[in-house]
Amino acid sequence: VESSIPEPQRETWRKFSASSFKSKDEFQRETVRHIETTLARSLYNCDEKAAYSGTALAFRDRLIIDWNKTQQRQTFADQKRIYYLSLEFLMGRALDNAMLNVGLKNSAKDGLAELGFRIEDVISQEHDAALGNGGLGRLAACFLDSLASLNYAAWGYGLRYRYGIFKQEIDNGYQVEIPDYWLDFNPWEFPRNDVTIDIQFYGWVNKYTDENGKQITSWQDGEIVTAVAYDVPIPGYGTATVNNLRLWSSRASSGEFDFAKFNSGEYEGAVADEQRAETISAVLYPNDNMERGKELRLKQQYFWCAASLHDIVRRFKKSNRPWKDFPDQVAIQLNDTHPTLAVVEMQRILTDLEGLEWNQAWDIVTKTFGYTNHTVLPEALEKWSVPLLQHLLPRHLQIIYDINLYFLQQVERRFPKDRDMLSRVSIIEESQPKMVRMAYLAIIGSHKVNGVAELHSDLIKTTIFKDFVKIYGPDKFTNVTNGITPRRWLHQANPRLSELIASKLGSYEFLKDLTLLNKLEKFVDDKDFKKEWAEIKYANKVRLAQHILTATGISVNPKALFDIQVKRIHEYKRQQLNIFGVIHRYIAIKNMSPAERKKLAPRVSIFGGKAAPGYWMAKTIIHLINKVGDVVNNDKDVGDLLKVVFIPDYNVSKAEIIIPASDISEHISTAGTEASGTSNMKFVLNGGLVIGTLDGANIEITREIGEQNVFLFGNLSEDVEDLRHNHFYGNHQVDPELMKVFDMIKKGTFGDEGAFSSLVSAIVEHGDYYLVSDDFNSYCTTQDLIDETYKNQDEWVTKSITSVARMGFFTSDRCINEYADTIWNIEPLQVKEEADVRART
Ligand code: Z16
Repeated sequence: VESSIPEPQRETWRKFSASSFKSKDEFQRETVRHIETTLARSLYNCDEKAAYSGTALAFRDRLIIDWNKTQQRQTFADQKRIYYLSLEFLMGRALDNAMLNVGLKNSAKDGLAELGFRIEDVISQEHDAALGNGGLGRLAACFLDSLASLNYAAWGYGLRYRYGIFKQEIDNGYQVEIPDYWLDFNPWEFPRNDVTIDIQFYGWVNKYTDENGKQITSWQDGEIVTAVAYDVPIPGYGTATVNNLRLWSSRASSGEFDFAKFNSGEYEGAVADEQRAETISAVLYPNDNMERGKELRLKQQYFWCAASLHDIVRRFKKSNRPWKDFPDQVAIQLNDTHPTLAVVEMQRILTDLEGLEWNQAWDIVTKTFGYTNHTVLPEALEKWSVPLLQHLLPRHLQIIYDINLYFLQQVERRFPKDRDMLSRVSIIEESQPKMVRMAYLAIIGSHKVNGVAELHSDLIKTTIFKDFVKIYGPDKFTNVTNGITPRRWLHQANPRLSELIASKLGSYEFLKDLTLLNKLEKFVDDKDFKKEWAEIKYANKVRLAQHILTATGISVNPKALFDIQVKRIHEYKRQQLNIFGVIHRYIAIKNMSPAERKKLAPRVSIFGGKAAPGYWMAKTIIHLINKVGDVVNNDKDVGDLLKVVFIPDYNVSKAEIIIPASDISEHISTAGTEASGTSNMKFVLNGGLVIGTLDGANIEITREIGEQNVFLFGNLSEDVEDLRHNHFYGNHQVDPELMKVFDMIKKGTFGDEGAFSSLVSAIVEHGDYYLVSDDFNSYCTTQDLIDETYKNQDEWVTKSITSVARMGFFTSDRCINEYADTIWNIEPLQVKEEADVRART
């Protein structure tokens, strides 16, 4: 259907085409107009929430104008696009980011002040968009920011969960989960009720020959659910590019909604069908680094993959190109194995629906897809049971078997002597029931596989995927070290530091080219500069102390050393090592003379992070942290020397307050377990030092900023296997200092010792899989070194400045450019209006 306006009428359109506000006055006019019309409020009943809503509506209008232009420009240019498929996008708040990216935060600040509001209060009204668990979801959000800022034609595809990651409350030391309903007012999404795709489940496969003698494979009689598109504009920083994040929402298909039932009075049944359909996009699964194999999760995955692929194919078909051109127009990146069914769906579209030969189709598929692995933890590697797939997606299971057959035939020809190889690399695990190994399917269906930090990319090649390196050669496997967006994680979270840096470097250009930070090193001996640097850190600590007081009632001294570990709670991340270290310190303080206590640097141990609701050990760790806090914080002998704080409901917007306030942050996973980590980068970029193991991106951070600026400890990844073996077969002794910590727990100092016995026995009796005891001494000694170093504030600030100056590598802009060059083969699309936007920033 031709829906574009004919040339003679276009003049009128152009005359009245919506235009963007560019000044304080225009911003005020738009905001007041929205408050008075869209929101039906007035100056007599405008609270902070209404001020936020009006401001957000003004900015979203602004974004959508550039969004439209960007989409037109990209369609017209007709270049290759990148589609980033991710089940999680942990976006956080949008308003502050939108203001900064379009360069109008100062206008909005002044404008709001004149209307009677402080911009910080307005910004903090916004509910986080929390459609993710942790690192993987936040990485996707940073990537969208970089893709837009670098002018790549890129779309994100995800699910529009009605409930994001749960809100965490702490009740008597225990985590309590509260549903996160976030959609009551969301000005940042545009429902596209006309962009829908019907998705099929269940049914059966009919193979027959039609009247022309053609072989037909048809998947039929399934249940249909409709996918509806919701578009979220993604503004780049200092550019007119506004890309699209398309999130799918599920609803009953109009064909499916049973009107007969409805009319005959069985409306309950009809409504139940409708609710069943809506269940698919209802809730984000709250597991980080853990797959539970639930049918609804598989439904989510297929629903989202199928909708996204049909959307992509529909767009490609408009260009009337031959199918063989598909990989020149489309790159699709699989964020972990969650979207692997997209590979199968693409093969199904090309063969069953479009009639291509198997080999021709498969060639297109493998040239199109790339796969990013984010973990080596066995419990996080996805497997789906064959009976479940047979039931839910019968045609896809057949295609998976065919992919496997052709693949294994090829392997057999290449390695005729290695009989074992076939069962090792088979997509199907011959267990009871049989399981589909999604990572193997993703590797076989992609032209590139990447890990997310050097060590991790080496590990996947030598351990979990080593057979595939033999089969495909090493070039299929590559590394793209993760990065973070400096716009949100420096400029937005730490405006004063960003401003100080800009004043030294002469502009904010470093936010677009983070390597420019290296010019800061010239100023490490500049007294005034150092003083201001330290003052900003102190102010950020005051801000955090204020938050801690309101959130927990605990009062902390901002002059103390702030030691922070915020991330999902997981045994491999070893928050238990941290809290055992805190108890060790508590014991030491109790044993000190008053004179010795005077010499100790006061410290605040700050924790934050969510435990998956079904992860008992992680919940026990949270409980222990809170109970230790109760005791330590109220012990008169201790006073300011040690405080222990658990900040509830760690999320993106809280991270923006917490991260700039660290003196030390902890990245202490068992070597070889944390694929990359990204908060390590955020902390260092904000002038905090780190204590860490030689794991994930800690290694590259150390290489960049210098060993003298990092507090490293613990065993190396290459020794972990032997150590674990020794725990069972050698004469394993738990560290004696750690035993004293356990004694204190067992004595009931922190309440009922039975509550924490599983944490102790995991180490004493069950093999200490995460090497807590092996690393304990090294950890505590390194913490003592931190105390010593902190006493010399001048040296500390030198380390801080030097580290920030050397962090240029860890921008997600570098990371995205690497993906673009080495995996996607795409170029940015230059934007003329860019200069105009830049002039304002
Ligand atoms: C996740 O957040 C990560 C890996 C994974 O398999 C699943 C989830 Cl939900 C994390 C890694 O644990 C972390 O090391 C890494 O920095 C992050 O993904 C982004 O790559």
